[in-house]
Amino acid sequence: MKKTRTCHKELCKTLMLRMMTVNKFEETAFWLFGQGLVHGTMHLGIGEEATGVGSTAALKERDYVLATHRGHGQAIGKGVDINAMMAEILARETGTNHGKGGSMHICDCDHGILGANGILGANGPIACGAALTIQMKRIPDQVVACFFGDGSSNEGAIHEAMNLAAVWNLPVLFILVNNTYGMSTPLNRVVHDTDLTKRSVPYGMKCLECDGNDVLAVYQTVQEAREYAVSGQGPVLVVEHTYRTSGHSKSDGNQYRTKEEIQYWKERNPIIQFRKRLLEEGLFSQEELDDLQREADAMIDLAVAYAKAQPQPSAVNLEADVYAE
Ligand SMILES: Cc1ncc(C[n+]2csc(CCOP(=O)(O)OP(=O)(O)O)c2C)c(N)n1
Ligand SMILES: [Mg+2]
Repeated sequence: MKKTRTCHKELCKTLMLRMMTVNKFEETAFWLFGQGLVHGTMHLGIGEEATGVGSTAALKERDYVLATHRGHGQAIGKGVDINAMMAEILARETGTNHGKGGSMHICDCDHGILGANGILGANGPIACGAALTIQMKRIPDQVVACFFGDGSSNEGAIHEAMNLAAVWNLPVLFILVNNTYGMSTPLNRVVHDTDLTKRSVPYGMKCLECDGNDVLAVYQTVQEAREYAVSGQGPVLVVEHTYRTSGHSKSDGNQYRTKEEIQYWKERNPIIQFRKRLLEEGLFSQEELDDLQREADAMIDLAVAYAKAQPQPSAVNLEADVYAE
């Protein structure tokens, strides 16, 4: 894996603030869930903040994203309004999906989020459809990023999508967030060869990989993948290696891994690592970083206050937004 270049202060600030915001959003959603204020389940990506934030920062505003069930970071990174996201988590009328989707279905076409998906791998064919539109309309400089996990990399739909994208030369970035677990099952129990970069080989697809806990590495790798795809050379598989220190979902008892393993990764948390790097390189002072944390905390506090004040969905709108009109 390549060494990263140091970036401009402004970009580092954006990446750091977004990671802190995603983290605070998820810690707060966890707390709200504990208060009984969130319906359904929820998948948090604590420890994986660099993947969603770094990847989406390398995209342009006009690019599309197909997110996963663990997609808060992907959505916030792409610019979805945090107030509307929090309102969606709390099932309010003014949420991104008018309170009908919840955490797993955040959708915001204005910001290129064509939807998060609770069905593993189902976003692959949708990504191909969006990329085919780009290709047929000859839209320059636009790509589709399709996120999926290591577990989902075994789904037939993902392989059909990768094959189709390769054979039709579609501008899709298949972003594989490898946290080495599918629910409670470690990767090495479901695949014989755990080198997921090889998933690109049968499709003759370019593949790049990076340390998914290093936000600059993620950013620079996806940037390289994007340049390749928009130059008309076809799709790219990007494998980002990371770890979720939070449980799989709200019903996770963490029985399948040791406290020591979780602790090892907590110490490699992407926010802590980036903070250390920025201080070591003298790009930021402790005080500046603390200010960024305060800014993220305040944004999320405001989002919670906003969401709680919003109306519940009305039964009158029950059937609205179900079918295209
Ligand atoms: C088609 C399908 N099969 C099974 C599930 C149940 N399920 C939800 S998340 C998950 C694990 C997914 O693992 P991975 O793709 O690695 O993503 P991660 O949860 O690690 O982010 C499973 C099996 C599902 N949602 N969809
Ligand atoms: Mg996984």
